[in-house]
Amino acid sequence: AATTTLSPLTPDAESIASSIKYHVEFTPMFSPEKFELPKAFFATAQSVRDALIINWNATYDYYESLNVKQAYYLSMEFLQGRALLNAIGNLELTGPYAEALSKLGHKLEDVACQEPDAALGNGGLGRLASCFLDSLATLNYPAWGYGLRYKYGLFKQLITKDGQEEVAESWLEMGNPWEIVRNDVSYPIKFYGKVVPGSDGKKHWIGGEDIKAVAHDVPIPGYKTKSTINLRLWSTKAASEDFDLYAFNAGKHTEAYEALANAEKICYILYPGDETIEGKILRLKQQYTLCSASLQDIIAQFERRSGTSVNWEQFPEKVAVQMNDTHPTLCIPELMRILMDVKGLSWKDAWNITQRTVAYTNHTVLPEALEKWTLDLMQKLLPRHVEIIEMIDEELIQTIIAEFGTADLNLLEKELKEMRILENVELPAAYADLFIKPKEAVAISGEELQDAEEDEKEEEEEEEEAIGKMDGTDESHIEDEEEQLPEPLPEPPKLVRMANLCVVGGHAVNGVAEIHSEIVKDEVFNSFYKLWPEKFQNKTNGVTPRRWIRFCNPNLSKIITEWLGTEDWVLNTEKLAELRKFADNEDMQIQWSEAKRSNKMKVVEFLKEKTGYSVSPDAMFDIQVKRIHEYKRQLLNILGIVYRYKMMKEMSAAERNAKFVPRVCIFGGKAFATYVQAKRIVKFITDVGATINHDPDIGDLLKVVFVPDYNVSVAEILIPASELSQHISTAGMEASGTSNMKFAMNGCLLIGTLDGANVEIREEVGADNFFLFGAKAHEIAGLRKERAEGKFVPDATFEEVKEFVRSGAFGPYNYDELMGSLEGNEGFGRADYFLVGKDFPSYIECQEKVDEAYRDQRTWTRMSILNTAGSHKFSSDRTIHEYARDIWNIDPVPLP
Ligand code: DL6
Repeated sequence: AATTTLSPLTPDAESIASSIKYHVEFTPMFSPEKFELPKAFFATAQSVRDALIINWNATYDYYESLNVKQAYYLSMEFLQGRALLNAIGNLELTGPYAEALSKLGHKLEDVACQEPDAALGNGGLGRLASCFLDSLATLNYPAWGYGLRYKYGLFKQLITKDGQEEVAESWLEMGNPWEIVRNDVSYPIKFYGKVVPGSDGKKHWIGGEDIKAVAHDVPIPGYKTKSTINLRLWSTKAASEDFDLYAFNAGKHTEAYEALANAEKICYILYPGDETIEGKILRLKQQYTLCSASLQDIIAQFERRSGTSVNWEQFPEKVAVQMNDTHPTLCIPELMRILMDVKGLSWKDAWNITQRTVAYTNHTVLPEALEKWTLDLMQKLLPRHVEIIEMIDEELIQTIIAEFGTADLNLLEKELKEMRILENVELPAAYADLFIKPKEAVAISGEELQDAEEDEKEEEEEEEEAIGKMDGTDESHIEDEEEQLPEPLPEPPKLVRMANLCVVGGHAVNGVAEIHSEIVKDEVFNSFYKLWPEKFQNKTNGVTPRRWIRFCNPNLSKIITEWLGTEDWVLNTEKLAELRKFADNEDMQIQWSEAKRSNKMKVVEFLKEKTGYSVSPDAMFDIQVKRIHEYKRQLLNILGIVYRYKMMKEMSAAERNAKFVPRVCIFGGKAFATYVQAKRIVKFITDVGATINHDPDIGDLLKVVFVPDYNVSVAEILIPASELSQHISTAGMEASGTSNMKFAMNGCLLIGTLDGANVEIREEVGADNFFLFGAKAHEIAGLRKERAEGKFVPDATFEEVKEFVRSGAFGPYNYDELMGSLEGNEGFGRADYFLVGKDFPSYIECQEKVDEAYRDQRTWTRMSILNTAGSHKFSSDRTIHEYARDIWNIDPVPLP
């Protein structure tokens, strides 16, 4: 085998092939005789990694030498998906790699399919982080991502006759060719222990459990640039090689490596179930590990780059830390701790630096998702951080009192209750007196006070007497009396509100779509907004056009490039707007629909392989793929399908063929393992599919398919083939959504509510090219109230549809609890909290308009082109430019 390694400057198929052969020869886990697909993938990935490392080192050295301000994106989730095609696409080496592999007897696509998805995230939030990394590198911004290297990614979803089953996703089983293990970069992490004042005047956190975090670097290449940034993922290990040799030799094998296992399990899985106290501790340990290791690393970099003149005042001029939701909130007390207890800064200086450094993105308005930790648990695990948080809370109390004054104590009490970081924790003694209301204070004086004390004493004596009377008399009577005493109310738990800490500790707070950012200001953090309006911003999400059009949809990309006369649109998506002028061009339309059809053919094959169902490529491909959640309303979609099916069954063949457009309704998405209602929805969809797909009356007129194990790679196949996609959350509940952007980019029409980024997408693509239905965000509270007051009149069709489900039309499973959740049925619940029944009629009506529009394929194609053209705003490049300009204050630094 040739031993030439690949230089990015000689991107010819010949040298690539020899680089791949070199790696085949020297990859110990495969035998050199055969060149099967798994081996081909690893060798190819390693040859690409060689090229990346050259650029990655150059980028690192350049930033280091210039000592530029850098942004650090801290996220518990990065949903990277596969890396191979993305990396060679960004390096513009797809052609040469395809040729090289074909010389070696393989097709590039087959090799690429060998790669497991890096699923270190749950959904939108993690995928957004990954899109941001691509944009940061592409736009030459000095930035790094920091996350955790989970041994098992998001679970693999199996669909069985019982619905969803979860299996561990061991994505690292064969090793990860993209990462560089940095045993030379590790930091100590401490849990538990206690805080003692030192003779040096600093607080010392001593004792407890010590582990270390070890860096794993993943190079992230930009598109058409040498800039290759770093995603640094931490794994956890025992601090000193904590293996207990004595215990082992004494036959206590498990105990011998207990410390090792305890440390390693922190990074075992993404989002450990937190129903148990153990699960909660693990999750908090994960969050702290991410914050502490990343900050120690950032500070080490700052000190190294500062050379001999470390000026802490300069820290926020060199470092911007973005907290992706509240998961990395501990950055705030951790930065304070390091600055004060390790670097010796005063509280005032440390607080000033911390606030100028960190910023917070909110990704949800769901109250249950705004993280709160019990003070008790945090105090045990992170005693020094709780001291710091208490201090921040106290300063916040002072600020609130100064702002709202003491004239209106009810108002002040309300604001304190809403804004304090600590919940259900008494005010510090200095402020508690404030709430002895002046009137009472006057009333309770002198004689009256004496009277009140006497009354109280009398009451106590009476009580004692009563108990005394019962003593020694009738015992059953005592029991009766005791039973009648009201149960004392349990003390509400003392909590730390992470979102409030983020808003207080950060200099910027942003929502992720215009409507969401308004809700953040007007509802979620309204009191804070009144106090610090200048902190609040909007940064509408975006997705990378490289992965989400250029690489996943080569058919469409080719047409776009041909008609625009340039491939610039991949970097400057504004150019897509120019497609508008060709929307009516027949030649363009023919090419456009041919591309869609060819993508649909791929999905036909894919569905057959994954689910066994055969679907017709002539039918409309109607897709809803996202996490399964009641607010996302997969239930509305499937009940709409049930309605359609029921109507079909009530018609003659001729009638149904005339009325309905053939559809393949595709669902995909994972339900959180302990979210029972979401799992019922999965089961329901698969049951409906099993009935309809086998009904000979229906044939190709309607198919319902649940694609198992939805992930980034599955999205890359489905989205280019989509014609209609559903974004139908209850208005005001979806912060933004990002798949809506990917679908629109790929010429898919959207049916949706005025929620999240749908609002802006509709503005951009034009109201005529978006199927809108449903209640508006500002109406929701009123509608829920109306419902609670029993004033809601259910839609007759909706009632019939639920009845049809209950009749057993879709098998023997008892759907009472699912249907019950849509009613004011006490036993099950939430009285249709997500307003499925309310929006059902307008949804059905809108779906009829969809059918009508689809019948006219020329108009549909025109609308499809206008969707791609109008999607230009939703590139993550635009979003990243806005973060860089408005929050991080960093500039692009292209490599020379
Ligand atoms: O901002 C990314 C993404 C939004 O597009 C979704 O609308 C939103 O639901 C999601 N939020 C979360 C919240 N997780 N937590 N915490 O995933 O963020």
